[in-house]
Amino acid sequence: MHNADVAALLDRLGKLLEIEGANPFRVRAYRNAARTVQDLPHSVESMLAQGVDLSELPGVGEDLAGKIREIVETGRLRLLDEVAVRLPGGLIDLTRVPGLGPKRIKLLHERLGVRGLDDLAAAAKAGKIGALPGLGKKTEAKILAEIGRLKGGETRTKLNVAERIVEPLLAYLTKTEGVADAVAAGSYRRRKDTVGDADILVTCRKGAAVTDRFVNYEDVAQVVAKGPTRSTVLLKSGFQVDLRVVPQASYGAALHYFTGSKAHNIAVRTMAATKGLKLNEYGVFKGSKRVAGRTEAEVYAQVGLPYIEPELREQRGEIEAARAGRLPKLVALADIRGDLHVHSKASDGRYTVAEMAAAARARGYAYVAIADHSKHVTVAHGLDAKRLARQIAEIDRLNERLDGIRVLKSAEVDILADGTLDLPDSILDELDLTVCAVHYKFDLPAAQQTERIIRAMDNPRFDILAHPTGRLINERAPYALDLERLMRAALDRGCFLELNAHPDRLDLDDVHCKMAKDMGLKLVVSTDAHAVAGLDVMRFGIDQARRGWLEAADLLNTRSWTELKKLLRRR
Ligand code: DGT
Ligand code: CA
Ligand code: CA
Repeated sequence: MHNADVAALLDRLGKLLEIEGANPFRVRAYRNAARTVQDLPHSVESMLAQGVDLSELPGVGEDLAGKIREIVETGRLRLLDEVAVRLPGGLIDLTRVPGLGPKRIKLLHERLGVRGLDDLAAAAKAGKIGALPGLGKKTEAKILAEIGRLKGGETRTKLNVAERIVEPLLAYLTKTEGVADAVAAGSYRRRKDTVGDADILVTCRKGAAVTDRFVNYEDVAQVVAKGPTRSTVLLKSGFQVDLRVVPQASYGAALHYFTGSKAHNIAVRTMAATKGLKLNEYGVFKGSKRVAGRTEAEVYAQVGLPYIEPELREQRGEIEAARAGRLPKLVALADIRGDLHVHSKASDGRYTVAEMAAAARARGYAYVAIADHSKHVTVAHGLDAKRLARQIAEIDRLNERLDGIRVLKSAEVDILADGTLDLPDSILDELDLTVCAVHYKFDLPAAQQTERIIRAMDNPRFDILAHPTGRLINERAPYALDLERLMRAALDRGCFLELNAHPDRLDLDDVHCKMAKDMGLKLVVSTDAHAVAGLDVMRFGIDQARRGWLEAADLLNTRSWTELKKLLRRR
């Protein structure tokens, strides 16, 4: 049993209880436990087998530890089965419709007998939703549009989810007799924020052995195609994996071909043709003689190009840059000196400031900014000026006794509907920096949303705009925004934008990062960690930064605190 499966059951229970109108603290307890399990570095199954006491995990008491054990041992959760008798499980799908909270879902269920998305769509089409108290025709139309979007089959898989599928499969294939290399190519290797399918490439002495092993992988649900050099399977989750088997001498050429992107491949192949060469997945050929193919570097060299990093291969100017010797030296995880957006227990995080600081130090960082929510975000137990003042004092005391890391005083300050900040200037003046964000009224027209944020930036205490577009991949579209105008405004005022590294967000995205770089606007890659393990998503942010052509100098948090402080020149 995977942690994700355990977490899914706990999360389901939390959601159903919430729809039922259970005590919010109880609901939160299940949700938090689900997140804790999801983020654990080890499987709960193995932890239980080793006799670890799960009730010691943050947010998991005796009761929840028992429930987790029940799930691992029986594959089910009795309490969830009981709730499911009272409430149809399909109601959980309704929580994915933006604008539908638990109260509205309960109302739809009780008044209209809605049991899932299909019922919801039928009720909306029949005009029944608009007649309910507090809903109206506008909401009805919006619900219909959102259902259309959800059912439109968003089938791309988030990169972190793909990783949890692909990495164990690669490990499994590598253990096959005769296999030399097993790597994932395609959009996965280019580190796109979502992948359509996985493209695995193996070099092997005997193709048949690895193909047999591939189709017999325990997670395979359906074999779509099976042959000595190419096979395709669907896993139980519906995720597709393509396998190609190539000889060692073609490894570099095949890796280049299957890494893509298609547009990049075509451009490189065209360059080869102008030199009288033929390029395909088996190599670079002059007449019938193979002149390159073992490594990618060799392939690029034959067409007259330096090696181009996979993240850049999107036909967005990388070939021209390569020809001109102007490829960027892409930022790497090792360049990062600190994390400028993490939460503590004071708001909706799960560890103390001291624990988050220790975890940041353990990752080799020089600084970490504690940016808890401000008071407007009541569900996250946001801080008012008084509580923030106490946290500031706590951090000052902590810094006196800490070695090797500096805790920065910050806050994730809500940008209110009128563009003012959610905390008084007097307390914001006490901080090292602010991380400001929009958390409600997502549906303003672009011009108004942009103005709202620029108005907030007019306050000289505004330093960094967090998750600038608010998108949640596959869940919530970015809000309407004039990003170019917003970036100019930030540049004019000396503010910065965040690349939120959480794999559900990755916001700004790669294209926006490049836009910022071209404008000369510096960015920050932050994790928005709510737990110690959350600090580890930094690498997903770096992937997108690299896709956006960013170099170490394009980011704030590649600098020492002394240097970084100078850039926060508004303070
Ligand atoms: P995805 O799966 O939608 O996230 O995107 P990719 O880039 O992984 O695309 P996929 O899986 O269809 O194909 C993997 C790679 O194979 C692709 O990036 C480039 C290469 N490829 C596929 N079809 C063609 C083609 O018709 N011509 C060329 N030159 N390359 C192709
Ligand atoms: Ca693919
Ligand atoms: Ca494919």
